[in-house]
Amino acid sequence: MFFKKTDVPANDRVPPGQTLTTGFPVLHHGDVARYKDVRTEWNLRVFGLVEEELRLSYDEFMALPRREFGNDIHCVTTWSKLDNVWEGVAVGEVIGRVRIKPEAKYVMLHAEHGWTTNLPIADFLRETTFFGLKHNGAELTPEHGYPVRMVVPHLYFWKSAKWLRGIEFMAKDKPGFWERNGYHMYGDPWREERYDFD
Ligand SMILES: Nc1nc2c(c(=O)[nH]1)N[C@H]1C(S)=C(S)[C@@H](COP(=O)(O)O)O[C@H]1N2
Ligand SMILES: [Mo]
Repeated sequence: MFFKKTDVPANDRVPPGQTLTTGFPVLHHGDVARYKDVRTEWNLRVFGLVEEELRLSYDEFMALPRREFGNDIHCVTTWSKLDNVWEGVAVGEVIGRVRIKPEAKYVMLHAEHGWTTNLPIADFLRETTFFGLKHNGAELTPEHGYPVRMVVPHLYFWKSAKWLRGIEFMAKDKPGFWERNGYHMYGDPWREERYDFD
């Protein structure tokens, strides 16, 4: 039998325990990264289980092809924000320049000030994961991760590292900053994988 939907229920897009917001809350541990001269102070290092390390300068990264991405984001602190429009660089644009060793199974994202977060390589390589540069038409503000943040929309938003500086390929899973402090190793919002306290 058919259920005729008169409206698109937001619930199909809002994971359990989440509440919608139209704002864009700012959440992080520590200080906002600020650059005096981003062109000389920022670069992106790809290292770990790769045949040859790669370091992209700011200018090299900004010259990569970009496209639009649309998604919903879900923060573990229970806010969700639907219909985000981003300008970003597909993961493949960067990863196509390195040879990942077959034993690489996990990724550690490294951000400014030593902040980290971990995820399985398959989640990093998903078509929906990308390097975010603009959000809803505007360049990322320093508070939201300027110049480049990771965006991993299918996991809780803490996996979306702001002020991204490094991508490390690893054989084994290792907890990043929040994961060491009790957050879930994977963080699927649809399964409410929030915290992992024993
Ligand atoms: N470098 C860095 N990235 C980070 C964090 C952080 O503390 N440091 N916090 C994460 C958390 S918990 C969330 S919810 C989102 C918040 O992103 P926003 O401030 O753009 O909303 O950033 C994530 N990325
Ligand atoms: Mo968060």
